[in-house]
Amino acid sequence: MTNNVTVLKWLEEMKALLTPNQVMWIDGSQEQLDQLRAEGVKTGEMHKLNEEKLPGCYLHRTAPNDVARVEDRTFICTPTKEEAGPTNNWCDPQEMYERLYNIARGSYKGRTMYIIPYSMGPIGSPIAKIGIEITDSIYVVLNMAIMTRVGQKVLDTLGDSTDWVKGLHAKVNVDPENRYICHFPQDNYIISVNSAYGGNVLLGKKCFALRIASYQGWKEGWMAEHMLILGLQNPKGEIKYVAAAFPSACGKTNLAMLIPPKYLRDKGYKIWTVGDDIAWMKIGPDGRLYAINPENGFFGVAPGTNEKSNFNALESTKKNAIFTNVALNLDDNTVWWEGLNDNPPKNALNWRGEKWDYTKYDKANKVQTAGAHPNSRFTAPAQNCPCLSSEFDKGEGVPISAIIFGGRRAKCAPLVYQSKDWVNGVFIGSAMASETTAAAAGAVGVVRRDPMAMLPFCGYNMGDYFKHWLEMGEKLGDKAPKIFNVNWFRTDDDGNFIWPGYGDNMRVLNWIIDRCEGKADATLTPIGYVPHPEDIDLTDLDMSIDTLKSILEVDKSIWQKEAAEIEEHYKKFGDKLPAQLREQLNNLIAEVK
Ligand code: GTP
Ligand code: SPV
Ligand code: MN
Repeated sequence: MTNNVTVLKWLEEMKALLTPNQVMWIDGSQEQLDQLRAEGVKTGEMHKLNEEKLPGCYLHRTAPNDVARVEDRTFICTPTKEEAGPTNNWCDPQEMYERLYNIARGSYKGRTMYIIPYSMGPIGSPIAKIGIEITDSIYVVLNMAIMTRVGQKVLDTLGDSTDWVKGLHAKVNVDPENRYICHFPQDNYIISVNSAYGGNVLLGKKCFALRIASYQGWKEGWMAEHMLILGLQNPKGEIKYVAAAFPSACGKTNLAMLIPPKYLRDKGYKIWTVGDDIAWMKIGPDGRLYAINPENGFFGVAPGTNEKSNFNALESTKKNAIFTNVALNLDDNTVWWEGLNDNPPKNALNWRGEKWDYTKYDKANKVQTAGAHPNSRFTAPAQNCPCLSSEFDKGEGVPISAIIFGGRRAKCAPLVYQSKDWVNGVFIGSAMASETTAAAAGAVGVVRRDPMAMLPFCGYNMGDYFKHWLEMGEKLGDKAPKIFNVNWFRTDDDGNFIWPGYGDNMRVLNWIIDRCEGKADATLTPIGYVPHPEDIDLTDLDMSIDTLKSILEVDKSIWQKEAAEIEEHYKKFGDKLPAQLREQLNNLIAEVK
């Protein structure tokens, strides 16, 4: 498959370490993938679903203790602790290599070593990069074949270059006590042991495209971000591109595939999806910021996805998809999850594969009682998406007009506001907070600071990461995208969401684009520019202007508390905190007094 000596040398080392029974190169051909699907069905790793209703689709269940990313077992292994910074777990690289090799040693015995050459980004794109993942899991191979571009063409493009990322995945015993997801940014190396779940093992995704790539971007002058990319088409047919960073399970896939309300569709508004989770952004020849989606599929949250909330995502899952940890309807051999529809299957298995009684469902205890795990997922080919952008495969990327930050904040942040300038936008991103979700193991619903939605994904010192953002702004100058913040999740006193969200978020996107084009006015508040309520179009919506005003409000007393919390959050970074951000915080404190 390749004569690249750096690749061949590493593979020889890995074979000697892991001692597989056999080795299989993934060439990307349909015949080979079909053979692996059949093999997966035979071993029970994959369950073939109803071929009429869900052609080419499979269900997979992970171990019940292995259902989400594990942030406390994720490490950045740099020569010094300071390089990993205060927000990452750190371990000395030599010590960690030794520990991981001891865990992985001999663990492929009796198994096949699959070698997956993959490209993050369209093969040959000037922004794309190449990785090679070895794994003993068919589930990983089949997912990587959807989520990335795999096969011979990748190796042909790599040639004898040394610019590629090594990824070793070993399931071992899926032992949570010895589970490690480790990154060695200086060595372009990722090692993941004792897991077989999504973001822990599809090493092209969070491990490479965010943790390793953020480090590469810092060194090479570009950005790897936890952002969706969408194109907003107006009635004149013009398309403006927007990138948005929300923490895990906070609405990126939904916003990326949004269907505008009917009155806007009728006028000719339309959203095109470029990406739903990750953006790699580089300054283009014209000085603007260009973004590609390094992925080739969607690894989306299943619960809550339905025809109304996200029609395009649901459509994307109807063929050649893999479902992880959803419920199985035994009557017709299809899948189900909470929020798909109001007809839970009567004869079904839950995400653990046990007989499931839907009448026992208890919202307060979803993990135990739900049919599908709250972090159950679908893996769907991007090409299935009805609103996939025609620019999806374009290597040069799309020019970004606006960057949006956002998260789940029940009370504090208004529906939308615009930063005063780039530096103030970096401040807003650096101070971002959100209530935690089921996408990572641990407590759900706790407010935590999650700068740029990158807290679990930044592969180096976050103080340096903030500085890199500021420097990118300096390079972009007046061509820099405008920066906004949104919050779909303000709640009333009964805990209900006030803003309808989903397709209606289009109303907010339109204001954002109007601001970029200088068409809408705004009110300057201590936190930035807030819309005039009448500029958010409420046509056909059952919402009063007073309710809208309530979610656009900037309450000084809440923001005083917020500023104090940001101060506490900033302390972690010590003298790595850029002075410009400290100055921004001082301004905020003074203005909300
Ligand atoms: P990751 O794949 O983990 O990075 O998640 P994501 O950011 O892509 O989140 P996703 O779009 O899958 O949404 C996660 C959850 O948020 C789902 O349960 C959605 O139903 C819900 N959600 C998405 N958009 C909205 C919205 O506008 N309003 C409300 N109330 N909920 C939303
Ligand atoms: C996230 O948690 O942000 C995801 C899912 O997109 S995973 O790939 O598991 O990280
Ligand atoms: Mn994500």
